[in-house]
Amino acid sequence: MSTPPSLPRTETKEDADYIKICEEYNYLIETIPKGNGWRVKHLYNYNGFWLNPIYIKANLLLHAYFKSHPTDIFLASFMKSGTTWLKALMISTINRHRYNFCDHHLHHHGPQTTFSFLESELHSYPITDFTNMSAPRLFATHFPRTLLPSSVTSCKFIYICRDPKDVLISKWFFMNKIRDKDLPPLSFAEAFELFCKGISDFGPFWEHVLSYRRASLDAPDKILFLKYEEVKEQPEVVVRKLAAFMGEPFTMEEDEERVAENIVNLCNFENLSNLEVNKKGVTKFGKLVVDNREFFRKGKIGDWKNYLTEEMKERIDGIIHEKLKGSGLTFGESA
Ligand code: PAP
Repeated sequence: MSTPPSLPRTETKEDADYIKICEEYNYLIETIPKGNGWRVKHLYNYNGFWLNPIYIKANLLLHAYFKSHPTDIFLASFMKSGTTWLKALMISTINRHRYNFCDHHLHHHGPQTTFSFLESELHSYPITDFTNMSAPRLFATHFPRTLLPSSVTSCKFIYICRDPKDVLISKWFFMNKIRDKDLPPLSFAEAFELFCKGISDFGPFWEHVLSYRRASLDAPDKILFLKYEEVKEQPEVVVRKLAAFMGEPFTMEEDEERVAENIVNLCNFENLSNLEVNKKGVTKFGKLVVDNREFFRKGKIGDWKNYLTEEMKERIDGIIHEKLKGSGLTFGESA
């Protein structure tokens, strides 16, 4: 497998195709509904999901240019659901024969840099060429399942979700850190209202979760559906699931060497957040540069209790209960 270096860009299509996509994008931005944004001024409702405009363009490019391969492995998530942690767990599980735990790749590279993030790779011409990445290619995405090209049904997906109340708090802190400098800070009251209305990057939250939930019920061998809370509770069990799902379960020798336990310890919040690379390093997402430390805030379950009133909690729980009814999926105390 390969970690994503600066990927080459290839001119496989005529410029005219790209120009057409830009025209379509400009038309969409002028015509589709918009709402207040969290990082940028506006989010746009594209096929039922609220997206930062640059990701609408990325989605058009994805459909036009991206060729999936059956060996591809995707990590999909709603923002702030545990992506950084899962990236670390997946990369160290899949590369357990390649790196040793004393001097590991993750000691020097922020977990966010270890996957190709589709949304920020696809933004301009020439289009990023993923063909030279060695198998399995690892991609991360926040796009809901229904916004991905149908060809990805042959690929494996790991989906991580989290109690939406913790997602809201985590996201509010994070977005204010990276919010456009010419915008005033986003108040918590506004963030709460937006989240409840579903106006949240890649949201509504519940539609995102349901898009992968339905797909995982249709093809459980292709989508491993995880919750942040279960990773917290039983990290080693999850690492074993990851290894088996990605095609290489742990052997008896590896069990004797406590490899799964080493992976869990390497990737735990305390360890990762105290590494120099995660205290001082940065990760680039297209033009956006984010301090790695912003991906490590508290790493706890239930921090929402410090911010939500009882009334706010009841409102979110009520919305989620109603929207997820019949899906078999629950969050929070009732999970
Ligand atoms: P992203 O959507 O920007 O990629 P993502 O990694 O999904 O962010 O979520 C960040 C959350 O995961 C943060 O939660 P918090 O704000 O409630 O603290 C972050 O602290 C948490 N996190 C990051 N790494 C770990 C880890 N190793 N273990 C547990 N939680 C973690």
